[in-house]
Amino acid sequence: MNERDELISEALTVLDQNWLGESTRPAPRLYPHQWSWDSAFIAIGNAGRNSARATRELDALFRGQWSNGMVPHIVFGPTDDHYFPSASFWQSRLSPDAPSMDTSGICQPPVHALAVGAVVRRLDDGRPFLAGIFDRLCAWHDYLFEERTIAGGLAEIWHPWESGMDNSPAWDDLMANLHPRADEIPAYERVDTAVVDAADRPTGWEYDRYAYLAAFLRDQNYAPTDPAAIPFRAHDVLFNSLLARSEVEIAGLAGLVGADPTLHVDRAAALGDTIHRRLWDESLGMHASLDVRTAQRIPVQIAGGFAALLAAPPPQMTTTIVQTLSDILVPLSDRAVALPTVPVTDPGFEPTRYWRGPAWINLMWLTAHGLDEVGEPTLARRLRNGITTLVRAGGFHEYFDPTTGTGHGSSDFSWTAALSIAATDELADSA
Ligand code: 9WN
Repeated sequence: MNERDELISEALTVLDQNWLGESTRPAPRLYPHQWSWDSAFIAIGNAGRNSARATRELDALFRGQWSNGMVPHIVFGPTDDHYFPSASFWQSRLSPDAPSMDTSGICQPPVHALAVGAVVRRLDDGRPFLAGIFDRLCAWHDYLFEERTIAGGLAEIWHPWESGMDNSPAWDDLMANLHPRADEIPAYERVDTAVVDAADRPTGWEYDRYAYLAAFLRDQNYAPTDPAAIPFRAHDVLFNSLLARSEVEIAGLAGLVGADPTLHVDRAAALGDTIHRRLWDESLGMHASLDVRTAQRIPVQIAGGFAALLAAPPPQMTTTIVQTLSDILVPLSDRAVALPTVPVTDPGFEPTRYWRGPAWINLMWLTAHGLDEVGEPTLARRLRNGITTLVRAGGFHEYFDPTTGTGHGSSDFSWTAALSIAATDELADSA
C-alpha cells in the first residue's frame, strides 16, 4: 500500500471506531455524542468513501433540528454521562421549539451546506437525499438570518462555544467583561480535564463563564426576549463567512430540487458585502470579529478570520489577506505549512492550548478552500500538504503544536481523520 492509501485507510479506521450507529462521535472519550460542525466535516470525509454513512450522519443531525430552524451544537446519545455540560444541564425541552431527543440549546458554525454539496456531488443520484434535507437546511439558514441577525446585517453568536473556537483570544475581552455573581455560576464538574491534559484545555475561569452563559440562555428557555441583555454577543468572521459561502452552495443545489436560488444568491452577496465592510481591519491586514455590545472590532489576528476568503473578498483585500496569511503560516517542510490559530509571534501564543495557538485541521482545510476560490492554488496545496504532514507525523490528533508538529488534545479525532481524507483526495485531483 502506498503512503496515500495507508493514510486514507487509517483515517477510515478512526471514523469506523467513532461511528455510533447513526452518527459519529468527534472523539472516543472526550466527546461521546454528536456535534454539529464536526458532523459536517465528518460527512465531507465520508462523502467519497462511504456516502451512505455521510447521508445518515447529516440526516441524524437534522433530526435534532429545532422547530425554529436551529441546528443544535450537540445531539445527545441515549446515555447522559461522561460529558459536561450534559443533557440534564441543558434541559433542551424547556424550549417549545426543541425536538423530543436531548440536545444542547446553542448552535455552531453553519458549514452544513458545504457538507450536503460534497455528498450530493459524490452520489450517483444525489437528488433523493437532497430532496429530504434541502428544506431543513434552508430553515437552519432562515433561523440565522431571522433570529440571529439582529443589527448590522451579520449573524450573532451568544456563547464562545457557538464559534467552535471556544477559548480563542478573540473572546478574552468579552469574557473579562462578564461579571457573574457567584450564585449565577451553576455548580458543575468538568470531565474534559480527566480525559486530556488540563494544560491543553480552557481554564477554570473560562469554564465558569461558559457555564454561566449557557445557564443564562437556559433560564430564558433559549428564547431571550431582550437581545441587549444577552451578556455575550459577537459577529464572528468565521461564522458569517461560512454562512455566506453556504448560501452560495444552497443556491447551486436549488436547481436540483426545483427550488428558486434567487434568495440565496442575494443573501450571499449582501452578507459578503457586510462582512467586508464591517469586519475588515486594515491595520491587521485581515478580517476581525466584532463585539456587538461595544460595537468595536476585536483587534487580534485569529486563524478563523481567513475564512473571509470564502466570502468573495474584493481583489485588493484578497491580496492583503494572502500576504498576511503567508506571514503567519509556519513552514513544516519546503512544501508544507501549518496555520496556527494565533500567530507564533503574538505574545499570547500558547503552542498547545486549544484555540490559543495550535494548528487545527478544519481551519487549515477551510483556508485551503478559500485560497482555491480566490485563485491561490499553490498556497492551498501547501496547506493541504501541511494537513497530511501533521497527521503522518503526529497521528489523528485534535490539534497540533505548529512549532513541533506534535499532536495534542484527543487522539483519534474524527474531523482530523475525515479532512485528511478530503485533503489527500484534493491533492491527488490537483496534481
Ligand atoms: C464544546 C467537538 C467540539 C468542537 C469544538 C471544540 C470542542 C466542546 C468542548 O469540541 O468544543 O462544544 O467541550 O470543548 O472547541 O469546535 O466542535 O469536537
